[in-house]
Amino acid sequence: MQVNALFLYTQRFDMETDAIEKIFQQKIDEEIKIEPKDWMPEKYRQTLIRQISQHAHSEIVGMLPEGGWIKYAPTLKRKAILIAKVQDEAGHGLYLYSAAETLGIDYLTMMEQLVSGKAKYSSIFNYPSLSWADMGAIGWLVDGAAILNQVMLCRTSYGPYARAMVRICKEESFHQRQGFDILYTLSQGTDEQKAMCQDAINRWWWPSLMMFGPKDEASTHSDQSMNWKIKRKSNDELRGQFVNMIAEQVKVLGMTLPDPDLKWNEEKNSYDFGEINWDEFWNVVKGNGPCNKQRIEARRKAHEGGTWVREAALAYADKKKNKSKAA
Ligand code: BYC
Repeated sequence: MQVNALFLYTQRFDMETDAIEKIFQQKIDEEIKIEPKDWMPEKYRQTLIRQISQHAHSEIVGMLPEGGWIKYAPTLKRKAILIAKVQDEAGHGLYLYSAAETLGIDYLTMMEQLVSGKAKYSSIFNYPSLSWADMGAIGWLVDGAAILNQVMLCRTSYGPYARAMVRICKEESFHQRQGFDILYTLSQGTDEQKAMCQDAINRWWWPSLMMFGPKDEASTHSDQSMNWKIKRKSNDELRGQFVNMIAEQVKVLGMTLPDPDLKWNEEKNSYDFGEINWDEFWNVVKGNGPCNKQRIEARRKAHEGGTWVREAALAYADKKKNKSKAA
């Protein structure tokens, strides 16, 4: 009898969940944004926490390859621009951590996942920046790849993520232009400066293509994320769009992309390009890239060094609360 009651209850519960899920999907299909207090499937919530926190980590780890070059910037103007850019990235991290917090995870948990090596961040930031030209290549190629992906995310189905992306995209387009400007200046310079420019493009090109993630057939999350309109374009679609854009812009620099198979395909109305080294990609994602250990160690140090700031802020907030209670 008890078992029957439980069975009926579970069946009714399943039917209700099915009905709620249908309403949820209908909202997505009708382009109604999902907001923090709305009902959502647990898997949708978890997928967003994963993606938004990885995105936030990418922004703050992404400050490292450029941060080290601030003191070597060739002019005061370049230095001021680079400081502003790195500061923007910290800001992007904060908007994104805040968006993730609306899904029920807190900042400290996300940070612990990053410094323990459990959480992922974009593979691109595990490559070293070896010359000033890398500041240009990062801005032009890395921010350029990021923008294509992020413009799509301005229309993602989760409200707080979509709204954070609108502001981020405005800042990213400035980042990309300043990167192109650095490379353009070098491309008009001495033979040595031209060689520096070409060398940076050669080293950052393939890792930039990897930023879009694995090929569509190897992408584990894409189908579900596209159904939920978290993602609106596939990894390969965005990658192809990026190649089409950069293959034209590189001509303005008078430089080349390091891909002998890059060729305009009239029929497809887009560029064909060579095979990405997927072994290298997965190796970097798994923590074995040239700078993975160094990046995590820098973030761990920054997190530990900031303990007293967090404690002081909490003590101050407590003091203020007690004061207003007493009043
Ligand atoms: N690196 O099923 P898939 C910036 C993982 S920073 C590492 O296709 P999804 C900037 C993926 O997580 C902007 N891991 O995944 C800052 C998954 O593993 P898990 C960074 C990668 O999520 C400073 C597995 O591979 N942008 O602008 O559907 C200076 C299977 O992949 C990568 C974002 O974070 C990678 N590249 O699609 C300058 C954008 N790719 O989690 C610039 C937000 C894939 O199952 N994120 N993986 O263990 C996204 O749009 C999506 O998460 C991705 C991947 C397109 C990246």
